[in-house]
Amino acid sequence: MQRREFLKLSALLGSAGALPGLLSGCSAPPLPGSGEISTRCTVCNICFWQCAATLYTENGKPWKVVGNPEDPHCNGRLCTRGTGGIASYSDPDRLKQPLIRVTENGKQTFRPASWDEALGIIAGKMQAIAEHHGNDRIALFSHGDGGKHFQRLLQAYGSHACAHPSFAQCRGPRETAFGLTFGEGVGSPDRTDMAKSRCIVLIGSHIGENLHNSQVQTLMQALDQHATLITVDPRFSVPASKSRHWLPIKPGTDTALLLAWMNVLINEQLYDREYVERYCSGFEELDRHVQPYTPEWAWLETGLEPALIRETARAMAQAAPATLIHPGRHVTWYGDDTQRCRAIAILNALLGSWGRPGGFYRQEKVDLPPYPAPAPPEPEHDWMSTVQGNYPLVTTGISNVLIDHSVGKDAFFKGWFIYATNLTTTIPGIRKQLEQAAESLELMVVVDTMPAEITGYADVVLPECTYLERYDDLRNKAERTPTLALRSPAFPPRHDSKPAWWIARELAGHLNLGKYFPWQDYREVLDWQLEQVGSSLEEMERIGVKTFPRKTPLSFEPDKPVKFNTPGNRIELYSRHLARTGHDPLPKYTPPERPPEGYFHLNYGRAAAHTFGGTINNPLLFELMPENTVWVHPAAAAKLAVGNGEYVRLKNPEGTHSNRIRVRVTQRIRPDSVFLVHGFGHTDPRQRLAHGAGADDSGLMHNVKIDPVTGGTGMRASFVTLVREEA
Ligand SMILES: Nc1nc2c(c(=O)[nH]1)N[C@H]1C(S)=C(S)[C@@H](COP(=O)(O)OP(=O)(O)OC[C@H]3O[C@@H](n4cnc5c(=O)[nH]c(N)nc54)[C@H](O)[C@@H]3O)O[C@H]1N2
Ligand SMILES: Nc1nc2c(c(=O)[nH]1)N[C@H]1C(S)=C(S)[C@@H](COP(=O)(O)OP(=O)(O)OC[C@H]3O[C@@H](n4cnc5c(=O)[nH]c(N)nc54)[C@H](O)[C@@H]3O)O[C@H]1N2
Ligand code: SF4
Ligand SMILES: [Mo]
Repeated sequence: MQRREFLKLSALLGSAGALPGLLSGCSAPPLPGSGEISTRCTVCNICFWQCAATLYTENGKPWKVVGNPEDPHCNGRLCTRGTGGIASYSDPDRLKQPLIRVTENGKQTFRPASWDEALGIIAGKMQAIAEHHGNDRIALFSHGDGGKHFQRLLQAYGSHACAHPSFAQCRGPRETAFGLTFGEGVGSPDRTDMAKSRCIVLIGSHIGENLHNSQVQTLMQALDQHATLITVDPRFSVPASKSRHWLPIKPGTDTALLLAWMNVLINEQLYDREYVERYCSGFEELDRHVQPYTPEWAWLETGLEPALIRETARAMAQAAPATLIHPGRHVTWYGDDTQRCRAIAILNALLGSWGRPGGFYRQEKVDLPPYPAPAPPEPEHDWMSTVQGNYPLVTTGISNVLIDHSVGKDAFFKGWFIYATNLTTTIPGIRKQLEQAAESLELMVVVDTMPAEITGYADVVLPECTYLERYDDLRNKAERTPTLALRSPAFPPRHDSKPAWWIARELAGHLNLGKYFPWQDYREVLDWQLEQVGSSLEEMERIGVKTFPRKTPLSFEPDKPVKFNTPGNRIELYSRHLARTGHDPLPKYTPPERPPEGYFHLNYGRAAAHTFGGTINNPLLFELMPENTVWVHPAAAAKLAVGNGEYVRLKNPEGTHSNRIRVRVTQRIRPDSVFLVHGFGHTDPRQRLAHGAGADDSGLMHNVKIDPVTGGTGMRASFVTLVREEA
């Protein structure tokens, strides 16, 4: 028997029953808002944009959640998902109590346990790992607010390794490339000054389907002011439909286009010479480097006509410096991603948009001191150089590299904590490795709100309460206007769920590490911090959001020097760090692989109603979008003899099949690609709505391309074909 079989638990927890209140008939309710109303301030947690909101209850029951108009980060509006977020509280399929893996009659299963027992088991295994292997052998995977409590706990224990999938599966190459060029990353929220842009270029970024709230709002403001929008995308995306120019590029060839744009800007003397002379270094090398990359050369690579490449380059130059070549966000595409993101950064430098209105602004946050608590002891070894030595330019954990170092008897890591990330579908092509890691790891703890697939691999599953039932850290993001926003609970935790801060503090108690959590209730921490900046928990519970004055200007001041955090203190068009570490110091184009005969590029993205796979089972959002479809060009559909609305399965060249998925025949996609929204195709029957609905892209990714600079997982180099589902 395997040490740790994947458990779906359908039998144990009872599946297939009707969903209470959803499917059963009920009499007409009184009009909403006619009962006793009360409100609580919160911060939306349905994605990481963190819009401040007000939760309304009626007679103590959830009624609605609306944006806080005082919040400059959302301007009183929530997106579709944020509005539907309220149903995450009442989802009948939530995790309800701690679960521990046991073997009964020779079969592995989970059994419900008390918190004390579950935490005692975890603490015992952690102590055994420390004794037999060392106290630095536990890795944390985290994507969300509460992860920092586990990070503190693990650091106090001796393990500092921590990775967020928002780096190696999302914006790692972008942050690294902008850091190498300007000495600073783009950050989150992205520091784009779109409302003032006169020209915006989107390289893939499908803002409008990608629904980061204020980013959509500022794009719309720019369009209201007749800004020129240029969208480069093999698919006719929502922003493509609002663009002056749609460039339906051959997938994976964007760097060729970016180099040709630089060639035009330099050769036609359209770049911002004064800005470049004042702030940049390496222009001569760049000039020589881009000479071969003419629009005619790029035409053959990208399929985009030279006249269109020239016309769009001139439009960018005309609006500069209020021209934003958007840096994108999910940029782990073809494995040459740092190079592509560097090309985007350099293009912005040539147009003089970094540090200028309509380009990129300077971020500022509130100077909020941390609660006084003992600092965890310094680690004895540098885990990063042991595990991530091949990526000297990366200063954060690379999730897939940590996973590589967790497989096998001699692997470095012996335990995992997984907080709010469904690694099963988040890390492309991970399943085989997960099974192997599950064999060799001595401890796997998953903290989630839902029975996500990753819980099936855990030794212990810990149910966190939802964002509507807990305090979290104050929202304090570096952005245009420094603000603090408070998430406060509107309800006590349902079932036997608990907030992350409580779980981490209790576990610290079991490990004799209680002194690192010198408070009983997280309110003490929040109140102390707020007092340091002239506010209080009482005030924030009333107002939800508080704005603070900026200390620095939003843009560069023409008469003041700017010091960039790069080797030469200037914007590095030619990157010395890349040269020093053996990488191409100027952006290099790598032609992508083409699909074999009968196959298509597997393209994926977002939809307005969902955040990845975490919201599919949310009853309100499921109703809006219960399954995904696969977009297919009419010519491809005719060749494959598949019709609109028919069910098919996607198959990759290794023979892996997806769940069944409906075909959407549309001219909005190139004939060489198919597209589906990521997050569907759940396999765990405990998510009763989501189970089996639509198809999952990540399980089909057979050709993951690792970015040599950041270790990021390029996810767009896989191919699929469509197999008809026989009736
Ligand atoms: N509703 C909703 N919004 C979200 C999220 C969500 O889950 N739901 N997630 C958020 C997160 S974490 C992120 S990182 C962002 C991601 O959102 P973005 O950063 O916008 O992601 P991209 O990968 O740039 O965008 C996908 C687009 O790239 C296009 N594309 C595919 N291949 C190529 C190519 O070779 N070249 C070019 N130029 N385009 C290509 C696709 O057709 C698609 O339109 O979205 C955020 N917003
Ligand atoms: N194939 C493929 N892979 C991708 C992407 C893609 O488009 N396609 N996108 C990539 C990108 S851009 C990103 S940022 C990552 C995102 O990757 P993840 O953040 O791993 O995304 P999800 O799959 O939504 O997993 C989130 C998990 O958190 C749980 N959760 C939600 N709220 C809470 C909470 O309050 N507390 C706790 N403890 N748990 C909670 C959910 O139930 C869910 O299991 O995925 C990356 N991977
Ligand atoms: S963008 Fe939408 S889902 Fe994300 S925090 Fe804001 S309202 Fe919530
Ligand atoms: Mo992301």
